[in-house]
Amino acid sequence: MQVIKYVFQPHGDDRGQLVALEEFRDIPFRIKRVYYMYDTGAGVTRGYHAHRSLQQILICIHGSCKIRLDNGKEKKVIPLEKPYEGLYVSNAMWREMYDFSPDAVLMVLASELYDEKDYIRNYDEFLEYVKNLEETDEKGPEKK
Ligand code: T46
Repeated sequence: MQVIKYVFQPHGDDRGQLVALEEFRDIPFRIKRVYYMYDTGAGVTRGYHAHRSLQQILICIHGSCKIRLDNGKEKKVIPLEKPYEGLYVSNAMWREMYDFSPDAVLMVLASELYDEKDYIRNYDEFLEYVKNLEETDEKGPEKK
């Protein structure tokens, strides 16, 4: 499983650091939504779902946390601990966010507006969804 982590360019000077993110230049999609989570309790795990279409970039802009990605075949844990690093999370990818430091702020840039219908919240349903995607890919486009 390929993990795509972006390292953004900090514009540092003697005043400190600044990171600017532009759609299609630094972020590979049109940014339709930004949200962030903070004050995540100790021992809490969030997520436990995948998306049908949504693509996202996760940036822990303060503190640290870990992201577990699962494509239905393989799982990987990616620590996020730098405000200039962004983890790309594609559609059809189960995600869990955990091990938040008390000061963690996890910001997410999203390719779509919020839509509950895009969520797959049942793990067995996710595995079935991924299997069907693979079968469709193997068959190729349907001939008429
Ligand atoms: C994801 C991970 C990384 C909204 O009203 N609008 C929004 O844009 C979002 C993201 C959430 N909400 C509401 C829905 C729930 O009542 O905020 C509440 C918490 O959302 P949720 O339980 O989905 O949060 P997480 O941390 O489990 O997942 C979120 C995103 O929902 C999800 O897309 O990939 O962060």
